[in-house]
Amino acid sequence: MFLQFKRLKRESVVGHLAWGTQSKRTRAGLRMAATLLLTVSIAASFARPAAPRHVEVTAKRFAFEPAEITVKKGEVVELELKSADVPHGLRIRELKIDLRASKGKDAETTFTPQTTGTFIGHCSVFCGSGHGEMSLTIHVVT
Ligand SMILES: [Cu+2]
Repeated sequence: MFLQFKRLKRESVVGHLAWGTQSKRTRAGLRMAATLLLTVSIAASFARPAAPRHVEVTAKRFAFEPAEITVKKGEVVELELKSADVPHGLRIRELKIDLRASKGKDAETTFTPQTTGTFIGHCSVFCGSGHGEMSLTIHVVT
């Protein structure tokens, strides 16, 4: 009985040692995994593209508000067109923008300007006597 107890005790000591070694290894592994995760997340935060730039333009007989916007070359732009009265459109061929909005029904498109310059958009939905004068200027800068 005494012997059995002794053996049991020894086994538990050996078991404890083995457990201790394993947990040290596990701890080292966890530490390595945590370091790796941190490195990966830091790298990901640098690689993550910037959030798109949101630009809101309101069309109202007979102008766009604002009438001029400036964006950066290569920047992802979310362009939202709203109408404050009748249906209006916005077309800028060079930037492949073609939107139509009516009151309460906004339109949105995403574009990434690839060349610098000044681009002029016009209303594409006939909205009355001043329709032809409705223009929106987009400056694309570096
Ligand atoms: Cu119009």
